[in-house]
Amino acid sequence: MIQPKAFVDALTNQGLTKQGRITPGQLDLLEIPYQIVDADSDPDTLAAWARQQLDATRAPVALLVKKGAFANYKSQRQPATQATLRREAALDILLDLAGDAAVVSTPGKTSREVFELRVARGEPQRDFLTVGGMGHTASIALGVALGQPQKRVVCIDGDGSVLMHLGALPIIGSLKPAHFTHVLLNNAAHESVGGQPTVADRTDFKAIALASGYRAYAVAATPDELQAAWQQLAEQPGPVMLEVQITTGSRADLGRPTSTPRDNKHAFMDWLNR
Ligand SMILES: Cc1ncc(C[n+]2csc(CCOP(=O)(O)OP(=O)(O)O)c2C)c(N)n1
Repeated sequence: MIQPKAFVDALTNQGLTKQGRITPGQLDLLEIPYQIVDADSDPDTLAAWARQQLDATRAPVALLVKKGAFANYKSQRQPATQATLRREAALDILLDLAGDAAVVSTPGKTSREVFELRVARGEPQRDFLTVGGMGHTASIALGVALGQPQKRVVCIDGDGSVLMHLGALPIIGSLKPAHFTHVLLNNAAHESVGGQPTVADRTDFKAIALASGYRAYAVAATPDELQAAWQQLAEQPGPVMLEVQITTGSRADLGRPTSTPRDNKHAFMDWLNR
């Protein structure tokens, strides 16, 4: 096992950004015992250690997973849905449909794909790419819609994100921003972080959206259905929800935004105020 102190020193020496660097210190402060997990860790040894700690203290313990620790692990999981539309293809269509709208996209691969699609399409970066704040995408988009009531706001969300802060929906439904389109990319998984299943393949988002006060809902699973559903919803005042059933998976060479979150925020603000 790696010694925590050596781990922290290594992170500090590499000058890594804050959260990864301070997590061991936070755990120390909270007096939560932890072990570092890396590619060479023995799962049985770690599990035995955690079990022994839990039995002794009846209090939380932590396993701090080093970047790349699971890189060689191949998931055996089958996709939970029968969908065939890939997220990146759906996003390409959605960016066409969104046109000049303000786009707020959810953390993980969705925002990474939006960033790369803008590059591939030869368009300037102008989207709010939510970083880290999974679950808050819809609330951020709501804030934009309330601040810019004349602009169409397209919130591109994930099923894991929507389920994480479902309470945002009745707030949106009660404030009723008229130009608000809430796109839910539903792959029934936390695809960005390993494909862990959500319950979104068994969740009635139509009932939830309409009961929350959304004015309309439509669902699409193919490019043609997506175009048709968008047109159908465009005729209604918002807020509206468009569920897009997508498959898991993304390009192996998908990169990360090459500009900073601060740059992206300013590009988004400039786009809104142009
Ligand atoms: C508060 C918070 N918790 C966890 C994460 C790490 N994280 C980033 S994307 C993601 C999964 C998102 O799942 P979903 O919304 O279904 O989108 P998908 O990855 O399937 O496209 C997680 C857990 C985060 N960014 N923020």
